[in-house]
Amino acid sequence: MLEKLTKWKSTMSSQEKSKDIDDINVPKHIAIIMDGNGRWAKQKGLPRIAGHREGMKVINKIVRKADDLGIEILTLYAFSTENWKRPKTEVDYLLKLPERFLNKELPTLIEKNVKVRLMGSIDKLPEHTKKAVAKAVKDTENNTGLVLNFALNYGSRYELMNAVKEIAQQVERGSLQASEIDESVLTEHLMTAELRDPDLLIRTSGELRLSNFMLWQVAYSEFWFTDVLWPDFNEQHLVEAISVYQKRARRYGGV
Ligand code: V07
Repeated sequence: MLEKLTKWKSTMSSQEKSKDIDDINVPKHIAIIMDGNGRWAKQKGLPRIAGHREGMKVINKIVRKADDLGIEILTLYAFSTENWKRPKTEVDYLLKLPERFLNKELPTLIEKNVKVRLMGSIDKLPEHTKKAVAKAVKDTENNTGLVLNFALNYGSRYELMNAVKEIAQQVERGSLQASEIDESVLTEHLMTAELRDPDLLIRTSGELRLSNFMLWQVAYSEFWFTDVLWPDFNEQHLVEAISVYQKRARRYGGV
């Protein structure tokens, strides 16, 4: 059976290659750490911000492909709580990207029935950034297609600490008993409360770390790492990641 599949694959054109994933076991939630933008720019002798701009262009392609493949949720790590430590000029530039992206892409996202949502400490972002993302969330709130979840000013330890704090406050108030705290209580206090856990986590640029990203939510996720820098990431890389995911599921998923 596998041999047949391989033979059939070898006769396909590269355009048809996305057929080397089956539509049945497509990961429903993919989370991506879009790393390597600065390095991409450095390699080309360009300023780091040129890498961020190029990285932004990739999102479009990946959203379209994810949608075509029937992926339900795409989470993208756009800005971490650690990113504030970067030079002010770079931070200022990064925090203009949500507006830039949405000014250009929001109409297409609406047309494609994409629902934009965010996770992170949005209240601590500059007013102009907040305004742009709030509009995108509002304008797409009734959409029923792909959920495009941007992690913006997100850090997983902060998220967990905050969840614990909220739960402790409930116990203090007497609306919850300590003995009632279980995994589902904690899950409900995370910024992903309405989302299922990622099935597949992708990190580009060769780094083999989680870097404070969705620590609780990826407990059972498959990980796929690539040396490809985010600005060079394309649809075929996404297909490859899914293909590897499906092969692992075939190997370990059987009862
Ligand atoms: C950012 C481009 C992609 C590579 C990674 C870092 C730079 C899109 C957004 C965005 C965020 C929220 C939203 C719509 C778009 C973004 C930042 C950086 C901070 F609602 N790309 N992108 N935000 N980069």
